[in-house]
Amino acid sequence: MNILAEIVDSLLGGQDERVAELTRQAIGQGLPARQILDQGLIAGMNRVGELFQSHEFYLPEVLLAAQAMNAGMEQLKPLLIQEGVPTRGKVVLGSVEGDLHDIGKNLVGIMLKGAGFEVVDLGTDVPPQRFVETAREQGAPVIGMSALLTTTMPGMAAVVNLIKQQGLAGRIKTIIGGAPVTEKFARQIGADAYGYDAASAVQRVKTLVGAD
Ligand code: B1M
Repeated sequence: MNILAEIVDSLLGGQDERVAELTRQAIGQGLPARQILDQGLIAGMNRVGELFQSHEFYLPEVLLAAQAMNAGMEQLKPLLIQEGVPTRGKVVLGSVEGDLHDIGKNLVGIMLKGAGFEVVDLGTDVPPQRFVETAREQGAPVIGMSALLTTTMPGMAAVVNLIKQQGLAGRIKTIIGGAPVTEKFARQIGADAYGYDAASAVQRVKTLVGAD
């Protein structure tokens, strides 16, 4: 079994220390961080999602797998973040109200930092007002929102509407993403951008702040 398949396997088994160790080994073998992420850790989490959907996995297994994913991501973080890149501006980031999923959001944060953005991470379950107030207080030109549940997606529209109501449209731009979110939904609610994955989120944010 190759090392990426081993990472997937250990992640499915919720073995956080093993996933960290295998990730370090993969880095040591010279595999690019992006490949370890996409074909190891993210591939593993996608499989977890399938098993959860088919009722072969339950919440405890999903939670353990998520912890293992985080353990692997910790190893990759230094490679994804290049130190010393000059700041391109602030991004307020969070998972929307009612949503406790944060792995994808954290990945977007890591990649944004790696691209030189300062990230104000509000964590999970963030109410609309908090996104907008923080962006105002911090002078952040971009709010990034993540949602993994179809039921929490309306929270994204609430933020976009709040920005409009407060006359901040154009001054504070929004980017949304997460597994159930689509480009079409972004257009429907009037968000300024949609990110399919963490890399495309970085590209879109660069465009939003005119730094591409
Ligand atoms: Co949850 N969960 N979960 N869960 N969970 C999903 C999302 C689900 C699809 C599983 C399934 O049924 N197949 C399903 C949602 C169904 C739906 O709404 N249509 C689901 C459910 C139902 C639930 C609960 C309701 C279960 C329950 O309690 N009965 C519950 C809800 C809790 C809540 O939020 N209120 C719940 C709980 C949990 C755990 C806590 C156990 C755990 C989360 C742990 C954590 O995040 N710390 C968890 C997990 C791990 C998952 C799955 C298995 C994996 C999610 C993940 O981390 N993927 C997930 C199944 C799946 O998505 N396949 C599932 C890896 C991550 C790297 O990908 O987050 O998509 P992702 O991020 C990507 C892109 O989407 C994008 O970039 C990232 C990197 O490429 N992206 C952005 C993300 N945010 C972005 C923001 C951007 C741009 C791009 O701009 C700002």
